[in-house]
Amino acid sequence: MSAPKLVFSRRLRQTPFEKRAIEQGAKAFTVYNHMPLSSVYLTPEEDYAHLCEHVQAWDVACERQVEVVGKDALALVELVTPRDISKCAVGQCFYAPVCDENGGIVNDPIIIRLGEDRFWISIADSDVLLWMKGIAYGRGMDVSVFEPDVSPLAVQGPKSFDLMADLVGEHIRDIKFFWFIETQIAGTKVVLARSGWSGQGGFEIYLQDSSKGLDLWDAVWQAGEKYNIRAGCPNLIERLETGLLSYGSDMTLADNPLECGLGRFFKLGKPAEYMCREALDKVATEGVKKKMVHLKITGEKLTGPRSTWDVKNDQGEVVGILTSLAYSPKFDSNLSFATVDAAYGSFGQSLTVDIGGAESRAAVVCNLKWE
Ligand code: THG
Repeated sequence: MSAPKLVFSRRLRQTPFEKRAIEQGAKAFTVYNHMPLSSVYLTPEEDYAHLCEHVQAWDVACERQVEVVGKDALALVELVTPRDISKCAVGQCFYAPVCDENGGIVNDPIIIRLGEDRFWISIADSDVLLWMKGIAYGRGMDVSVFEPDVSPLAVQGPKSFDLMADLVGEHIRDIKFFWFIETQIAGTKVVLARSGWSGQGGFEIYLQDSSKGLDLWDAVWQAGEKYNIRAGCPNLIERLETGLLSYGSDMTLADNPLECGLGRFFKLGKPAEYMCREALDKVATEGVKKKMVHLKITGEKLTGPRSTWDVKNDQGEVVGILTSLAYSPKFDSNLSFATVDAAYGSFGQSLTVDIGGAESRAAVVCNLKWE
């Protein structure tokens, strides 16, 4: 039986780079913010090895932007996140969860401050535009909220610095992690940020004119040829090693940021008004009931589940679920993220994982470095 195909209908929005992604051999796609996102080129293992050694161009246009601009822009952005956005300078990016009034995670975007009263919210896979428009309208805020014609192209991997220096200039080496500059590439204006969804280092180029997508891709490609550039995409193995959570897989509206370990990105109690203040204060006072953990699973190489797998204690009671899994060549082990009852969330805790209900494997809770 051949694998089911994904139909590229008009309802599945086109990215400005997808033609090149397909030409370069994208073998499979997923859907993210109603847009295609490639998920494998050669094999996950080969894509991973290349990413860790060379440089890749990723079509991540599906990381859509929600632009918030106007007198109440800062107030609106503050309202939807517990992170103190007043501390985000113009030119800086903040990773910040967007939460509802119960503290549930609506999304985990990067917030980009383009001006005192102008932001891009670079979203994960959920309809933040509608959430933000609803809040702005309901509160009668003096702000406009819309999706601009902006598409990120990520350049990731250790050789991305040499590539971008050749393409844009040596000054790009001075861009600090999670800061950006505004410049031009291939005759089109871009925001160039030092960020990206891998731990291998790199940049994200925010294209601001879809009609220039292939020109931008080709300029990056030309500069990358001497660095052995390939097309790539967010890689499951690499993101588990690095500890990057994926909204919709590892966390949803049913989880709050304190449970997911995102508490390290903000301090509760910022001066500005925010909708999840009481809910998260309560969680902080009472303590979390469940906890997302890094769980190392012993034994032969495993491939991750679509549905979740049960995590059990040594009495065989279900105490959590496994949400993402990949075998890591670097750690020579199966790495996973799991959400477990808080009582079982300490480093060194032994647990077992039900592999598709067929087999039980020993597992241990690790720290963020997988130790
Ligand atoms: N780039 C852009 N938009 C995005 C993503 C991206 N939108 C969707 C999704 N990815 C948002 N989620 C994340 C999650 C983690 C990080 C970035 C975006 C990340 N985290 C680092 C970490 O956890 O170590 C550093 C965070 C920090 O120090 O602030 O990079 O990738 N444009």
